[in-house]
Amino acid sequence: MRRQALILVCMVVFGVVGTCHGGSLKKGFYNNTCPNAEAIIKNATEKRVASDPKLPARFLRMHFHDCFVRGCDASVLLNSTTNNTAEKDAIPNLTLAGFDVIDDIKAEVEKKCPNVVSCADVLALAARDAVSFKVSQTPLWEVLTGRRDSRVSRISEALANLPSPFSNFTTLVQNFANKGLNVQDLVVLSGGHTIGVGHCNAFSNRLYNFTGNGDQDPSLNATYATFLKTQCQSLSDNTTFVVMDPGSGLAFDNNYYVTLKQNKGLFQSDAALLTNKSSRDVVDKLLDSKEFFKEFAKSMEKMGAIGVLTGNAGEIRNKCYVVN
Ligand code: HEM
Ligand SMILES: *[C@@H]1O[C@H](CO)[C@@H](O)[C@H](O)[C@H]1NC(C)=O
Ligand SMILES: *[C@@H]1O[C@H](CO)[C@@H](O)[C@H](O)[C@H]1NC(C)=O
Ligand SMILES: *[C@@H]1O[C@H](CO)[C@@H](O)[C@H](O)[C@H]1NC(C)=O
Ligand SMILES: *[C@@H]1O[C@H](CO)[C@@H](O)[C@H](O)[C@H]1NC(C)=O
Ligand SMILES: *[C@@H]1O[C@H](CO)[C@@H](O)[C@H](O)[C@H]1NC(C)=O
Ligand SMILES: *[C@@H]1O[C@H](CO)[C@@H](O)[C@H](O)[C@H]1NC(C)=O
Ligand SMILES: *[C@@H]1O[C@H](CO)[C@@H](O)[C@H](O)[C@H]1NC(C)=O
Ligand SMILES: *[C@@H]1O[C@H](CO)[C@@H](O)[C@H](O)[C@H]1NC(C)=O
Ligand SMILES: *[C@@H]1O[C@H](CO)[C@@H](O)[C@H](O)[C@H]1NC(C)=O
Ligand SMILES: CC(=O)N[C@H]1CO[C@H](CO)[C@@H](O)[C@@H]1O
Repeated sequence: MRRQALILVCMVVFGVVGTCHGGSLKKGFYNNTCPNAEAIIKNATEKRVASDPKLPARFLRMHFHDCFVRGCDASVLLNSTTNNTAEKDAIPNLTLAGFDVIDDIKAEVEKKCPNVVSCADVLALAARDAVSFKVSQTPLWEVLTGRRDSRVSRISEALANLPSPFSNFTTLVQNFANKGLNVQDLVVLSGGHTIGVGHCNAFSNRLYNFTGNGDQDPSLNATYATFLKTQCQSLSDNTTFVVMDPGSGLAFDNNYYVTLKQNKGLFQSDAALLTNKSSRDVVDKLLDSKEFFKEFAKSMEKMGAIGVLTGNAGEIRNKCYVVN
């Protein structure tokens, strides 16, 4: 049922059946063609994360952005060309970073198994391994493989498909539903904001001009707003950033929901999760850490299957930033 729904959504989104094989990802797709692929990626990722604690957040967000725009097909990794402005250059999304590291990890895989492992799988695995590193002896979620890479990346599609931090609940629900994800997935995956940072311009309207009268968002914790104002000193500040989950910004845990309940969700899109009863109920459920890890794994597996290219669709890119 769920798979049919995904395929249906996928057909509506992409208009072609050929790009919609979400169900045919496999566990260990490279078992025969590149048996060490997953180990190489894990090793390379952990080595990088050990020296750059910001990477888990970057990879997780990158994987999310990849999946929401044309499906998990590494379109987010392509560079713009003379004729085309790529997703990567969607202006508000420029703060995505870590592209060069993905390119390096892919290069290590290519050394052992040229032209076999897709960039889309490298990104999905690296995101999982980066976030899992130091949190858990075992991977936090399963990543099925067999994705292939797109030859297309368009800025307009990033603008149209990525949720905005200024969205209300209704808009967010619609946005996720467009990708075959439900309210449960929305609340669970927003827990990704337990790690990483947000730039002031994504939320300073809440501090300085919420309704256009120089006012503050009444749904934002006043004490926290006072603190945020010491960091983001004006509406035009687009360079300063703050950790999204204060006190626990590098730890992948369920503290996001604790701070959210204290009205300290950073973006309007975070606060929005408290504006609907069924969504609030999910938030409350996720205050239980075990429940959070279990549900996060489920929703990540769903997200990782959005609109994937499999079989003979797309290609196996040689270098992640450029089509073959
Ligand atoms: C619900 C809709 C979502 C909205 C509106 C949203 C919006 C944002 C924004 C505006 C930022 C800050 C970017 C910056 O200023 O540098 C951000 C960061 C981040 N987002 Fe989301 N996001 C959403 C869902 C998700 C999901 C589903 C995930 C992954 C499961 C995710 C993972 C992250 C991570 C890890 C960061 C930190 C990135 C870093 O520190 O480099 N977000 N998000
Ligand atoms: C790869 O190996 C794993 C572990 O033995 C197995 O569970 C999986 O089904 C295999 N996948 C394929 C596509 O052969
Ligand atoms: C991964 O790293 C471990 C420990 O450093 C090493 O024993 C193993 O051979 C590496 N595996 C691959 C495939 O690189
Ligand atoms: C691709 O784009 C990234 C920025 O997204 C840039 O750092 C890199 O130099 C570009 N690579 C090539 C080969 O143009
Ligand atoms: C860009 O477009 C021009 C004119 O349509 C074409 O001649 C050229 O080959 C294109 N370049 C690339 C890199 O696609
Ligand atoms: C949510 O935002 C959309 C788009 O900005 C708007 O049309 C809608 O009226 C808003 N809904 C609520 C309940 O505020
Ligand atoms: C606050 O918003 C109003 C209405 O959009 C605008 O006219 C005013 O210039 C804004 N104030 C600042 C300081 O940007
Ligand atoms: C940040 O603001 C400055 C000055 O207003 C502007 O020149 C710059 O393009 C902005 N940068 C981004 C990423 O929006
Ligand atoms: C605001 O945050 C503080 C902790 O920083 C908390 O004690 C307080 O209950 C919160 N207030 C509201 C209204 O949520
Ligand atoms: C909460 O959201 C769900 C899903 O969008 C919707 O069906 C329900 O009507 C909403 N409840 C309220 C009270 O708005
Ligand atoms: C997460 C994020 O910053 N997304 C932004 C990407 O670009 C679109 C279009 O401008 C914004 O609406 C999103 O907020």
